[in-house]
Amino acid sequence: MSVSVRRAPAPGGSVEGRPTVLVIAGSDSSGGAGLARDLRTLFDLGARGLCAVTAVTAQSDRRITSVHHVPPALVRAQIEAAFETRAPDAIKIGMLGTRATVEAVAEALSAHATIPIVLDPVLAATSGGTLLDADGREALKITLLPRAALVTPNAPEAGVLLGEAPATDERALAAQAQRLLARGARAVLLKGGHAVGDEAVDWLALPGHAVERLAAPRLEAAQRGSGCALASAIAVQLGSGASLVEACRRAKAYVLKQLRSVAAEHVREH
Ligand code: PXL
Repeated sequence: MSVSVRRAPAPGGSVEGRPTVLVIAGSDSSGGAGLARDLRTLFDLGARGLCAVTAVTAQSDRRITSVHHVPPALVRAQIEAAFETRAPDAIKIGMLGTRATVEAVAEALSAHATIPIVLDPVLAATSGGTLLDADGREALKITLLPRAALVTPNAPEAGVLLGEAPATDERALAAQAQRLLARGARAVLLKGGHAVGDEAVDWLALPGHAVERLAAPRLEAAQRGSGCALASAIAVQLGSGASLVEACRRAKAYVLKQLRSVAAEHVREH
């Protein structure tokens, strides 16, 4: 499957068919996830990047040791400055940290209602630390969830957003994806990477369509940051004019390629 960026008539601020994507996310000192991973994904896929940092986290693969939340006014100023630089064709939102930041981001984006947003509802690190507090989770559901073109929770995140236990099998995942639509999301890609089985199955729910099953072989290679890369890759594809289904398929192919190259490195090293 091709993962190249489709050339499209230059919408928004894109130049020569290269989409511009604004990433709103936290930094992860281990480099695996967050902003560094997002920008790398944009670079890999040939997109231009703009960014707004929401938080600085100190963390290893095992734990988060410290988090500094960037003042919401500064997050907002970064978003406004990004727009002054170049109008993005798509926006990816990752870690937000607090309710005040969720609200600042929603306000800053309220004047740009036509730009597609991919919302990765980052709630907790793989190691367990909190990346969005309880008030922030409520605010996210009210402000950004209905605004995003696509929300990309993993199974634990979907459980939290719905106030239900996380789904553990395919049917329950598909049903939760549809329930998130009923809660106001415009489209949902529920990632089944945390479930068990030989395949990593994601479910794409769009209003008025049957849920679509997107399967890929499950690789045990480093999973950290895969969600960040996937959401950023989807934003690149949407920014270059792909449909939601096509954007998700191409983004999954990109992440699979990344995981395969990490798995090959492991084999070489051990
Ligand atoms: O993978 C989700 C994620 C996103 N953003 C930041 C993170 C993490 C996970 O640790 O640290 C900053």
